[in-house]
Amino acid sequence: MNCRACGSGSLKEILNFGNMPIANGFLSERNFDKEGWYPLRFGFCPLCKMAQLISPVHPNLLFNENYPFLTASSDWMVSHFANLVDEVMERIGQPNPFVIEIGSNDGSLLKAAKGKGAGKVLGFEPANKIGSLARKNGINTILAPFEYLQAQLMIQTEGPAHLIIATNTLCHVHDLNDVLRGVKAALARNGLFVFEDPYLPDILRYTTYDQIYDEHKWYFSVTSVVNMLERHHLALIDIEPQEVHGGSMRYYVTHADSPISKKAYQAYSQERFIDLGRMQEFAGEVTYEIKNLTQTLGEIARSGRTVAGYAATSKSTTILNSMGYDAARAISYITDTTPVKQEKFSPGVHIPIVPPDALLTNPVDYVLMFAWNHWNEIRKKDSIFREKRVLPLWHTTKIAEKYSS
Ligand code: DWN
Ligand code: ZN
Repeated sequence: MNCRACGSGSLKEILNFGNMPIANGFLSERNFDKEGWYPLRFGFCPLCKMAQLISPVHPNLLFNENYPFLTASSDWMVSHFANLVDEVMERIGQPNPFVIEIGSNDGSLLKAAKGKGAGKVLGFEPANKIGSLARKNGINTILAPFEYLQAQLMIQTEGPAHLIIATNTLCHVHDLNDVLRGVKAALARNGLFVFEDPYLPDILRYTTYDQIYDEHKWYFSVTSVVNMLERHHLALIDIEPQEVHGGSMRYYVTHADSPISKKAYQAYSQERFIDLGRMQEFAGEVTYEIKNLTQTLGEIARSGRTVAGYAATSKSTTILNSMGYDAARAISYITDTTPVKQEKFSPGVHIPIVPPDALLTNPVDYVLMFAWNHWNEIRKKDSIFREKRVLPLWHTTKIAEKYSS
């Protein structure tokens, strides 16, 4: 099989989840029989070390007018973006820079950049409804994906960008090489390209297999990023590990052959353990965790106790549809704060999504924590957990250990 990053014929299948519904395809009852199912296969290229989806579904099926995710749904993420903007604007030291964001969502980050003195901002957002929301909030947004062609057109009218930012976006793009060609074309001579995405070594460390779903085409490490940038005559100059999304890495990239920082070099050297053997070990751990969760939910249901899901995340679609159907159906409902998800049903197993106050009006014994990446924020703000009125259940042993302190 061909690696979609380096083009070699070395790509190996690591995990096959079978057919899955669209991860963010929350649906009404009348659409149950129209739901589509698509193969979800996770692969690894031992040559360029890029972990990736094999034959991903077409992006039009994913990022359309129904796409329900809003950056502003988490206070923690909003403050994370504000900190990122502070840090990178200081790093480039350019007065009134032109800032581009790839995958600008509701415009939260570019709004912060404007507040910090950006001379001009421009977002690229293919999900129409969300991009229009950003426009309404005064953020200049092109309602299309950032592609090489778009980048070439854009620099003719707007000029090159001093700063290009992509947070948790490159892992979503279908044609990674095309986007990097666009970055190369749109970045000013002394410009900085900063991107951050979930970090493969953290996915391996915590067995967070629920990060694997149709939208996440790429699972980066410092090594695969260095290899990918080299092919586009771009250079990784620094990195900064991040807590978000269960462990992410921020990468700092320039045109020139600037020297790599000591920190980035160390991370690169420490990643030698990522090979086919380690990826196959991960596959074994995932299979174990799926079985374990299926059993736990089965036992809870048999004993007459009740479970709800907390947050209808995209990740929950992988968890719910990879375990046994009966075990998944042991979950009475899933709470979520996003209005467009409420009164719909979860993809595939069709569990009702309800507003969070259901946990008070229709109490349960356990909640399966699907937004574990927001757990530190949730456990402080939600009285259900503060007062220990309900026990969180975890989908992997290692996530349980990480958050049980
Ligand atoms: O990578 C992606 C991330 C950033 O967002 C996308 N592919 C799609 C989406 O993934 P996700 O759905 O797994 O994201 P989150 O940020 O883990 O989930 C947020 C969901 O949780 C939203 O639906 C809102 C909900 N939520 C909630 O109900 N109560 C979130 C918080 C913080 C809460 O307290
Ligand atoms: Zn490759």
